[in-house]
Amino acid sequence: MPGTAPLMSGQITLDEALALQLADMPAELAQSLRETLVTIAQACAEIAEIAAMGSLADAHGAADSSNSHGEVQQKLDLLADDRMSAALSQCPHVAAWASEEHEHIHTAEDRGTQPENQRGSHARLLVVYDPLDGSSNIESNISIGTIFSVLPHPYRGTTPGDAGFMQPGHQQLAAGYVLYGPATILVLTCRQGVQMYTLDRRTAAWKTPRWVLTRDQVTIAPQTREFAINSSNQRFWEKPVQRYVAECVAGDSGPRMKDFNMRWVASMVAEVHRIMTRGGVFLYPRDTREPRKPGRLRLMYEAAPMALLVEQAGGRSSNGTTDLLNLVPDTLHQRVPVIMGSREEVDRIVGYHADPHENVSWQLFKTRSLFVQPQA
Ligand code: AFP
Repeated sequence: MPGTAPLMSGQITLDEALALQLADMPAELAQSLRETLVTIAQACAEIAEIAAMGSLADAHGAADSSNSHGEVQQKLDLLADDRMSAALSQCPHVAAWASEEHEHIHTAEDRGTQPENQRGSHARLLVVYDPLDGSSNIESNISIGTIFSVLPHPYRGTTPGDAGFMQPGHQQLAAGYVLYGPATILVLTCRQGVQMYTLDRRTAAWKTPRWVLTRDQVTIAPQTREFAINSSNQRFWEKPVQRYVAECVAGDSGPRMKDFNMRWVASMVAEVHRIMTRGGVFLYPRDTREPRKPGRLRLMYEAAPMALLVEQAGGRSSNGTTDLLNLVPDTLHQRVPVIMGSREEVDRIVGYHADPHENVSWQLFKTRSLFVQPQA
């Protein structure tokens, strides 16, 4: 955490670390945020357990349903969504929540047995989440994740509608993701730097998960030689991204005068986690495949929470022209172009967007096999 003493990695749990980090917040807000984050982490530990059981938990394969984007849902998408929604419905601090898997928000008003001043609308917080990021990886047992964000309830005392969620990313009180990989890792920011916690499976029955702080003050290296993009979409990219990737691919014989490496996991959680651990830049840019959709990723469920984490770790995020944290959503499921990671690379790509008329040196595309054009 910038400006504060590092926490003692490997010795303290999530709950203990949050108590220290949130000590300067008004007490009631701190308690609400802490208990909500512990609730989310607990739900993620349950999702980790189900994901780890795979077919044994009947968690693999497609469900007989599609989400509001028309995408076929996987069984694990639905199981993860159920776990998170059930956990949040029991959390007295959450007034409403929005899931990538549902067209509409859920409100906590139906905690109707409680006195009026404790009903859902009096809760302080809103939660947004993508229960299972990287669904196409489930079947092949490759890393997947959950992404979440906690916002203030702006009209406390009234039932939140969609409008309550239309807040720019810089209003987030906390954001994080859980990576279900060989280890299950929670990466969290409460706007005081970024911390990583590992799920301790030696002691953890999932009903009492123990998240242990394993890294404090995570920082993203400002420079990198690694980029992540789905290059099968190359023909649909706009010029600034064409130029950036062409220059990386040209390596030490191109204008960057150094070789780059490329990765693509098809799970934003896994990509961002790699960037958190060794730097890099991740792009899911605007493309011309479907002109009505300005990008593939969702602003509220994916881009904004990851942008807060990346910026808290010293990196930068943008849609090419505007910092992602400054974008105010118009709708719950709005999509955006995403560029994030090592600060100097994002600065460069944003610079290219500011100069969109510059010609791409198409010759560069012939210098690496990724973009080799068929010879006549
Ligand atoms: P799913 O969760 O629907 O699989 O989407 C994952 C994702 O939103 C993001 O995590 C990946 O970076 C991206 O989509 C992968 O997209 P491609 O299918 O183009 O590889």
